[in-house]
This record gives sequence, structure tokens and C-alpha cells, in this order.
Amino acid sequence: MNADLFAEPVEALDEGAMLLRGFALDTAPALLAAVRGIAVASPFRHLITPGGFRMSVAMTNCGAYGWVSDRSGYRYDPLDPETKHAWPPMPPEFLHLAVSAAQAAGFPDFRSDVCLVNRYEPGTRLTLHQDKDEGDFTQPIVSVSLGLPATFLWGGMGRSDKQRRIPLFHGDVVVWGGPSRLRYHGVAPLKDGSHPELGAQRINLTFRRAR
Ligand code: MD6
Ligand code: FE
Repeated sequence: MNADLFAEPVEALDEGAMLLRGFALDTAPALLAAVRGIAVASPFRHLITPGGFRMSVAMTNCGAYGWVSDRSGYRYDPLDPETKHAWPPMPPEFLHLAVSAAQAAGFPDFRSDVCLVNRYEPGTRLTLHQDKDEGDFTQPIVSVSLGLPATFLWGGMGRSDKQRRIPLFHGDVVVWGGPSRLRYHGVAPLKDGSHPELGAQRINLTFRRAR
């Protein structure tokens, strides 16, 4: 088989930002089984933004901390505010995938202590934002797409910079760090569809180092 006939599986988006096509395909079934377990312990919920809006993305977390939002602001919390318990531990297969994807993208020292799990349904979107609530911007973000395809909006360092629209499919991984760590990004409204494993859903895992 001549690999040159096929799309490049690794694409540099910008300095410090890489798209790893299909990187998580082999582990996807194990990842999805683990997501179901996480959602039993800490259910998906729609957080309220500091401005009082309900987020259309449903979220939960695993790891030592979880990313949460309420009227008082955004923060990383060692306890799930809904259950008042610690978040479920990071499953070993999550950690292994996050570390190997970071390494493949040129970040050999990634030490993730949070996985934010996002659930999108048709119509769900994520407006342009920076991931800037973390303590150490030398650590990258690793983002894993599962289920329905989505259009990732990849912007610049300013909110109004031109954006690229990048289709993300089941098993794709995007890693951003270094000079791209604070780039604006988002997700366009999810189109209707049905995925063989997840039905009308997209699950996104974002791995970070919170502290
Ligand atoms: C994505 N997600 O779903 C990218 N950031 O492909 C994010 O950038 C993101 O889903 C912060 C909080 C939740 C997210
Ligand atoms: Fe983000």
C-alpha cells in the first residue's frame, strides 16, 4: 500500500500545535467504556457561566482536579461540587493515551492531572475561547475526539484573528502547546448524525495540567 496516496496522518496546525489523525482509534472502545464509568460516579451536567448562561456542552471530569464554572467564575476544584466527593480517578488508558499523544507532538514531559470530559449533541457548540485557567502554560492541552464529527475552530492569539475550520473525526487527537498554548479555539454547532458507537453524540476528552 502506498501511504503517499492517503491524507497525512500528522498535520502541523501552527508552531506547537499538531493534529494526529486517528491516533486514538485503537483505544477508543476502552476510552468510551471508561467514560461510562466516570459518568456514573460524576454525572454529566450543564455548567453555568460566570455571566449566568447555561453551557450547551455537558461536562464531567476525572483526575485530581476538575474544571468547573459557576456564578463565581471558572476554577479547578479537587471536589465535584455536585457529589461533594473527589472526581473519579484518571483511568490508566486515559493517561497513557494523553502522554503518548503529547510525546508524538513534541511534548515529552506532559503530566496531566485533569481530564475534562465534554459531551456534545446536535446543535451544541463551544464559543471561541482560550484555555487559560491552568497554572503552567509550558504544559500542552491534549484533545481527543470521539463519536460524531465536529468542526474545530482554530484561531490566533487574538479573539478576532482569522480562524481555520478543521474537521475532527472519531479517534482524532489535537495537541496544542508552546507558542500555540493560548490560541483561541472553539467548536462549531454539531451537525445531526449518528455514530455507530455513540449515536447522536460527540465526546471530547481534554487533558490538561491544572496545577
Ligand atoms: C473540542 N474543546 O471539543 C475542544 N475547552 O474539540 C475545548 O476546547 C474545550 O470542550 C474548554 C472547555 C471545554 C472544551
Ligand atoms: Fe478549550
